[in-house]
Amino acid sequence: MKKLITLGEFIIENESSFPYATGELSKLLNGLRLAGKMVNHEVNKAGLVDIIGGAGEVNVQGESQQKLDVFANDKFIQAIKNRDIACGIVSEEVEEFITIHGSDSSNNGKYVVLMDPLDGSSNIDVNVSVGTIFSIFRRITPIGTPVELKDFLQPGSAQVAAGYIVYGTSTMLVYTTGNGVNGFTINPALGSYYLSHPNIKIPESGSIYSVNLGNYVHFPKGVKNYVKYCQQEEGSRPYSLRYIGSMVSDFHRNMLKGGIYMYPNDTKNKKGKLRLLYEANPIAFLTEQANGKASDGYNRIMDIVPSEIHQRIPFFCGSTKMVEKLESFYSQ
Ligand code: AHM
Ligand code: MG
Repeated sequence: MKKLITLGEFIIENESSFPYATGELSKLLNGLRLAGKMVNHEVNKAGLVDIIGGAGEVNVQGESQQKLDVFANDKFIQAIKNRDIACGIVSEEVEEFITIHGSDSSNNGKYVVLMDPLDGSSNIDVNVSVGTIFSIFRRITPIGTPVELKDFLQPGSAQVAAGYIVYGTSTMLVYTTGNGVNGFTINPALGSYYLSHPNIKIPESGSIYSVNLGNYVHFPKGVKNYVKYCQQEEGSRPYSLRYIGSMVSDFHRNMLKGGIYMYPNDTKNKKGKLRLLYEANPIAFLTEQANGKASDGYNRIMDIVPSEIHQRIPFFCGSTKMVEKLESFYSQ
């Protein structure tokens, strides 16, 4: 039998490979790991208890919020605050950034965390996988001073860690600290995450494309032409279309099998739908760490300097050759 490595052991063993290792990032990751377990437990019960459905609130993007979004948001915020390591949080569910005051009411945390606590949440009440996405930066402002907007508006290339939890047929936490991508699966009997997918690499090319084709008529010309290319019969094409509607799940599958995920801008969503800071950036970091490519159609996602915390961006990521092909159609 293979030696089992838990996520907790893995985080500690790999701490020294992290350039600024002081153990604090490990503690923060441990907080996220714990909140992930709590959300997993709740998501698993979604069909059983009366927790699904709208919570009667509307989030900052004007979308109706469901109870599990609120639950996940609260649990992750609490888990991050409890560790006394981060000085601020941006969440998809909260309009302004959150300042964290430590136990002595200081603002001494070294890191900021940006997250989408429950991505794809419209899938919950139909028992389809959802996920949590997180991105971690070192703050720019001096420790001890109040956290500022500029601490959150850093380009993705400055991320020190990023990851997601996919609440699927199995629940997995997949993360990177800039040293490759590793995936851990929860053993539900023991409640622990075990290393199940070490050193994940995205195949250089693939045969899956993931996009909401219902929006086809609204797509830019370059995307329409790339979709036609995917559908043509030649070589390994036509490619299979797979679209779950939860980016974490679509990305997770494509990362393991090879493929491209696309959420373009269109005539309805002129800037795209996905959020740069807590959806595109962390997935782009994971993509690159797994040898893939993430782009807005023209530019590397992680080079984009954000101007607002809930900024939207067209997003294409996955197998390098497929994303390059998409970009070549874009530039025509
Ligand atoms: P959300 O953060 O409101 O859940 O939106 C993000 C989700 C992605 O996970 C998913 O890929 C996409 O929105 C689906 O959108 P659409 O239904 O427009 O295809
Ligand atoms: Mg989301």
